[in-house]
Amino acid sequence: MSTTIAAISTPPGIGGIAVIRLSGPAAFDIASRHVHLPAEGNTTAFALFKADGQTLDEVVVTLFRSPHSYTGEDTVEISCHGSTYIQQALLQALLESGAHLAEPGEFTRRAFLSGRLNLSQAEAVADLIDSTNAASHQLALSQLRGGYAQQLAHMRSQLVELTSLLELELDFSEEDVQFADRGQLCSLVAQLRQEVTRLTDSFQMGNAVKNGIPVAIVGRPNAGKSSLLNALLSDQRAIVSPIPGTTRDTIEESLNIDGLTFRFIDTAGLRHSDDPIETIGFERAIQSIRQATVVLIVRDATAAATTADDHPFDDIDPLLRDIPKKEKIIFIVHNKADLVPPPYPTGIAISALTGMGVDQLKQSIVQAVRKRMPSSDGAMLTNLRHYQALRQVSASLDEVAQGLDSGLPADLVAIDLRNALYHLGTITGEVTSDEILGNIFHRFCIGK
Ligand SMILES: Nc1nc2c(ncn2[C@@H]2O[C@H](COP(=O)(O)OP(=O)(O)OP(=O)(O)O)[C@@H](O)[C@H]2O)c(=O)[nH]1
Ligand SMILES: [Mg+2]
Repeated sequence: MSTTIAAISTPPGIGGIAVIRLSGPAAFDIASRHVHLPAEGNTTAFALFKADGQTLDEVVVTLFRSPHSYTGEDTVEISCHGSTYIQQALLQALLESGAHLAEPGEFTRRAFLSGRLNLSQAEAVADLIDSTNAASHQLALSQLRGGYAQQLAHMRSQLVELTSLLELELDFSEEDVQFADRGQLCSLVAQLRQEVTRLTDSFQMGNAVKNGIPVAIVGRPNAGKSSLLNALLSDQRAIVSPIPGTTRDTIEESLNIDGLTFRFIDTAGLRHSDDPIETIGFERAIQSIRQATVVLIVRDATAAATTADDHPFDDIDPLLRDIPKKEKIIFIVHNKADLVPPPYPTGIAISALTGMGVDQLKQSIVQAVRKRMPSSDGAMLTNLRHYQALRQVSASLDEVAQGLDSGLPADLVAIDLRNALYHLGTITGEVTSDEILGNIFHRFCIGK
């Protein structure tokens, strides 16, 4: 028999009201020792909360009768006045009456165990609480409402079908028959691999949208990178000076633009130097480019134009030649346009000093990022655990494809298929272990 748990579900500290949640088979029994509960099913009522014959607060109780609650169990929510003393006194009274203090995420864990949510939906609850901008909110909400669960379910049923076709052969292996058409199997596997790849490819952008899209501001010393950071933030955040080599470390600041959170990273000017500190700064700048989703290459428009506009990275440093440029959104920004009359070379002309063109640059960045986000019904991977599981699915499918190609016996191919199924199942929770659940729910706050 499951225990009955209690916790304060509102954030710590003083508030207008606070909510204490009680869930489990004895929830009504425990609550009724302190408040007069409404007789009706799912209702809300005003009540006095009493403990040891003393009235502690005027509260509102909300009853959720199983299975119509978040956890699927009988649940009582008590809204009390938000003093830390009252919150603690009420919680204490409930614990003394037999409730157990809930662990982080235990309410959501129970919702998962009772089948109210699948695992990826439970994770979406944590993301929803963590969301700090419109885009990450939207992604979390779509995952909570099913997200790619349907797509995964479809993949799962195809894998099950493949496995059963192969296993049918095994039953008749003595007779050396092939039921499954190998060519058809191969094309089905190829199609599945493509679907998985589409999802894993969306992870880089999905993760960036969730945690803030990294934008590296790079270029030669004195090009005006720090001035641009300041102009973007409308704040004198970084030191600006006419001395080349002013910025030596990376400077990072977040900014919300049109519902997306960006992490702008000002970097040290790219030049080779004997100064050991500048050299470290250089390495950090390269690192920032590698990790960035968007790269702003800042050029000084008053400096002689180079011929390398088509190969911006090569111009900056051969070290960057190996960076897959298709993965990055790159803008060439001609700064100090206030000093140079038009026309300007391809790219965006701005003046970090006067602010000219900076808003247009912001809009161009937002548009480029949105273009790489799927339409509202398209799935986007934001969760590292899901990403890793899908990579495993992909690896198993590679094995399956190879096995089919090389005419491996059906029983061996079936092993790889079952591996793929296993990893797919860990995402929505058809397959779980205490370790997986522990890792997921400990990220939650207490009371959720
Ligand atoms: N006229 C004009 N001057 C600018 C503009 N942007 C920057 N400057 C000047 O250019 C000089 C260098 O600017 P910074 O922003 O420090 O350049 P940086 O790229 O960060 O330089 P390092 O940190 O040394 O790599 C400063 O004197 C700025 O005032 C601009 O748009 N117009
Ligand atoms: Mg600088």
